[in-house]
Amino acid sequence: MIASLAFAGLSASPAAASPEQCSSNRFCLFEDENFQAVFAGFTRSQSQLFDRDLDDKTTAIINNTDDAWCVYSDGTYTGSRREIGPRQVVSSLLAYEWQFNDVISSISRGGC
Ligand SMILES: [Ca+2]
Repeated sequence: MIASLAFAGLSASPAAASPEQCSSNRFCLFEDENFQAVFAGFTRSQSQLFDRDLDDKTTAIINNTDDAWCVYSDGTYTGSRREIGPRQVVSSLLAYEWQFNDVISSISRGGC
């Protein structure tokens, strides 16, 4: 019963998250590991993420597009960067190969 209540607000974004929420042709950011907590899906580059309540919060990513995306530690596509490949899924940016947890402030569609 608790779960059904939790799904009542899915139309809002950001909303309680699950991987299935990342629909086709979206680049999706999640606040917590394994695609939990605050969620937002994008089709275009974002020079700032604070207006989506996701500045310096992203811990998991699903790239459900055919393009590479670049994620940046600062706004307006500056700072450190990582490239997320087409269709790549990252369950935790805490992982050694990423070391990019809770720093993403802007994202651009296209490689780094
Ligand atoms: Ca986080």
